[in-house]
Amino acid sequence: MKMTLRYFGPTDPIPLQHIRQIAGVKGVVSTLYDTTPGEVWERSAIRTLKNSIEEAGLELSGIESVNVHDTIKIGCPGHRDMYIENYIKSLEALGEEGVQLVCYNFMPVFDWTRSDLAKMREDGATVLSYEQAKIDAVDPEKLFESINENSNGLVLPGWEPERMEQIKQLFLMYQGVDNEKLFQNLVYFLKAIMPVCNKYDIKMAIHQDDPSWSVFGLPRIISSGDNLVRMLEAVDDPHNGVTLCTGSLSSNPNNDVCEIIPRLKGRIYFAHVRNIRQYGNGNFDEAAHLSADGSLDMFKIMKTLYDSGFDGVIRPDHGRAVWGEGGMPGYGLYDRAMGASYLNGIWESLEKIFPRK
Ligand code: DNO
Repeated sequence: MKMTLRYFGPTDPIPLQHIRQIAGVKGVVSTLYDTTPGEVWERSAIRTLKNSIEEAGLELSGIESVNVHDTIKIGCPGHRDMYIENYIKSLEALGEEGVQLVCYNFMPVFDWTRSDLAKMREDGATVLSYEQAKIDAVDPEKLFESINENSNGLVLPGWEPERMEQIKQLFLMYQGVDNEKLFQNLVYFLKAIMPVCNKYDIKMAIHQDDPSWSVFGLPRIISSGDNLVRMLEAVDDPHNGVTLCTGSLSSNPNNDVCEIIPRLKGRIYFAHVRNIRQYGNGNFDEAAHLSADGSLDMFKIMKTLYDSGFDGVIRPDHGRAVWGEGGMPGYGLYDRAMGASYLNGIWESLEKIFPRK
């Protein structure tokens, strides 16, 4: 298992040197922040990112994310093949630079969705939160605006302001794309990229939909154990794998992460491990990583991962904003550092109590 943190590139308010000081964190996952989805990645840009991380004594453990252009998700004839070609070229560049883990998602229009980026808790910390009634009441374009206005001046991953312009048009383009069509478009995409992944031994790791249900009437297909298994079986190649996101999956209390892990055929290559407080009826708050702070049994989740033979890249996920830290909602240093240490502690106990043969 390799413990990492997410790093937002040269403009990240958290310097790599601080990340390095978290004992047990070996690397970071990052991306090229000055590219837009669909653009071909240059080897030189990847190398620059990699070098800057290595100079700080860390490694680039994977890419989060190489985003998939919406025409691929929609299945626009002609356009999607061109964007798939571009994606393959980016994977080639990554492979040439020795990167072998790529996280991506297949959520239409929006990446993760929340109704509040700084909900005040009883302990004075703030967290990201989701309230279904608030989402139902909001115009998607306004949500885009409010996320950007409330992100402390930082660009949140998946909510790049330049995408705001396209929102209305994208909604129109998704008309007629139901879950089944979206799934077939994912399969088409995966089949096309498997040869380059095989050539460079790149593991593709799909992130779950967050939350695990349809928002704004858009289709969602990576939201349960059954559809993860279906996706793995549809393209039965070891390079077609999963980013297990405990928080996203558990947004739906019917998803039992510990029941799902053993069903994923050993193809979890990346894990985002965080806790949430489930309130039922579609509402949840994010929480500290500690089991006692939320609804999830983090020890059981880590043990199930351990027992499944997991040996991939892992990271703590969104943290609370604590000790007066501003910065990017969910991605401050302090609570993620506490999360990494806590998860490392659980893992050390597992290794000592249940040594692997
Ligand atoms: C949110 C993240 C997501 C994730 C993408 C993967 O904080 O977990 O933005 O990186 O969905 O493509």
